[in-house]
Amino acid sequence: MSELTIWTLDWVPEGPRGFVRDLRLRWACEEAGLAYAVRTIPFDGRETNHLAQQPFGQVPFLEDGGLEMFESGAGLLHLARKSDRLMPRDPAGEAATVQWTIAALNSIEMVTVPWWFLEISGAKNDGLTGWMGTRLGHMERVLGEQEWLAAGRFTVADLLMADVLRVAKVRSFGDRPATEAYVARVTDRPAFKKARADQLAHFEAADRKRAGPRSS
Ligand SMILES: N[C@@H](CCC(=O)N[C@@H](CS)C(=O)NCC(=O)O)C(=O)O
Repeated sequence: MSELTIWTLDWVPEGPRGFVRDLRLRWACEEAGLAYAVRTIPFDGRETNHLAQQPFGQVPFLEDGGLEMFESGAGLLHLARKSDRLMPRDPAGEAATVQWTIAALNSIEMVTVPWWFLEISGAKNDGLTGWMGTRLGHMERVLGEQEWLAAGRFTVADLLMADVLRVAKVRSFGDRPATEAYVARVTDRPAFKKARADQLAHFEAADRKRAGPRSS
């Protein structure tokens, strides 16, 4: 039996499907060839029904034997320590991978998520647009100069950066050909496709379960 368990929600509405962050952990396990199980907590009551595992009432969280951890980025770095397919073992390669993993979260996603939220909320003047342009402009320059973020090859940093950048609204922000090519290249990986397909199947099965026996 697998020691690794990825916890996610038992169901979500259509909108976030294919983007729920358990996908990051599924994808990393697929890249690394690590066996894992997926278990769920109920969508209804999620604000408070698993605070002991995730203090913000969110998913994912990861179980590895007796160890539990929340935050997708922390889970990814944990998995990366298990496989050099996700993070090289040499000090320079490891440092670069950690650095870009944190950058994906703390320099890019910290802008893209609040910007996206204001956009879908219909804010008339999204005050974060200038900041988005600056940050995504810097990423465009970096990705125009190098194929991968760290160590000259795919690492968990690319997995995370591509996952942050592949959101449709973010993708269509400005003309950024190097970023677009990067997102397309990284999400063309079989491990991503499997993780995404598995997540979609998971929520489709939940739809059928919710609809009851008459739906089959
Ligand atoms: N910083 C957290 C963010 C987690 C997060 O935003 N989770 C979303 C799903 S992708 C969630 O649980 N949303 C449900 C909610 O907030 O009620 C991480 O990376 O793990």
